[in-house]
Amino acid sequence: MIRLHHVPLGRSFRVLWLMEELGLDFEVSYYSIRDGSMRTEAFRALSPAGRVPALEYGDEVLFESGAILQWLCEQHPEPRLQPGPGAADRARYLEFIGYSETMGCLVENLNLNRVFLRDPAEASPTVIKLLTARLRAALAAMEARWDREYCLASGFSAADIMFSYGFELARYYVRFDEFPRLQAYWDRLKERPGYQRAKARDGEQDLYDRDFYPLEEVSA
Ligand SMILES: N[C@@H](CCC(=O)N[C@@H](CS)C(=O)NCC(=O)O)C(=O)O
Repeated sequence: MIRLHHVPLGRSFRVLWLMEELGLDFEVSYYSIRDGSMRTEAFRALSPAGRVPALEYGDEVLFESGAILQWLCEQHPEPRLQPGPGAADRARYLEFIGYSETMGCLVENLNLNRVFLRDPAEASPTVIKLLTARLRAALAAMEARWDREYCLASGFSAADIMFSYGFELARYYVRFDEFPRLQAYWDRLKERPGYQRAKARDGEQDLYDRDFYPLEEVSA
């Protein structure tokens, strides 16, 4: 039995997408960050910090999206979506797994300031500006060195799932026309049948109530 504990558009989408690429048979339990459904004893027993993803996989229960992706690729070595120890792309692979959460943390803090605070007056304009600048810099660094089709020279891998998921959220705060190579890469990924099957199971997101949150509207 495989069961993914998932928030629509949450980091658990990475696991959903990978499992579709791997062709696994799995169930999905849906939660919302807004409605208290993640603040139960039952959920904390699966994910101690009360976060998604959590994955029940037979007798194993795992949390942390990067760890789950790596572990699933070990359980399912075909199709080859992860370079193993000693492989030529291994160092780049591990970098992308980590870098994806550098971006993830920036977006998470922007979310806290811009969409989750009940009283918007409590948000810090200075912190929002810094976070947005850091997020743009994190994307610009990748845009500048993007000379290939996928994260790894050897082709599509779980690193693409881990990394490009960040674009799904970053796009609410940063305009991707600044990053044409990343945009083209992302567009290609979205054509994958595995991505489209995952999107069909993602569910309705309730994090954002509009398409873009311009920095210009944040007062000094
Ligand atoms: N580093 C963790 C972060 C997990 C995480 O923070 N997930 C968010 C959703 S994207 C969450 O569950 N947030 C719950 C909350 O903020 O209360 C991972 O990659 O799995």
